[in-house]
Amino acid sequence: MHRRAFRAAVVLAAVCAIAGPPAAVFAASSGPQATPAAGHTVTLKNIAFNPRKLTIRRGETVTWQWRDGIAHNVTFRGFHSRTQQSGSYSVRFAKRGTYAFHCTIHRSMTGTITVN
Ligand SMILES: [Cu+2]
Repeated sequence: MHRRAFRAAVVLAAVCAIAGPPAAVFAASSGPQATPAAGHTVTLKNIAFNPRKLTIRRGETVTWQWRDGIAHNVTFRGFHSRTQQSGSYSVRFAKRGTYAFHCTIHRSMTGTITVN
């Protein structure tokens, strides 16, 4: 990602903290208190998302789990987790589509959720 695009992503992250999640998302929770929902799990470890690409069905929930001991975030276009070192973040995807995400701190951390 170019430096300019990276800055734009940081600004977007700040903006969506105010705007909140889009209609595509039913429920999002964040932080150590969040209960991991039954469904799909993406682990944040070794400065990577694992798996990087995940295909789910409409209405299913994906939970990201922090296992790296360093700060990361999960940032989509329009909604995102907090930057945190542990805990989890869950999103229920109510609409079909391809949802790219990344960590704004580590440019190599990218992934995609495909909702069928
Ligand atoms: Cu990161």
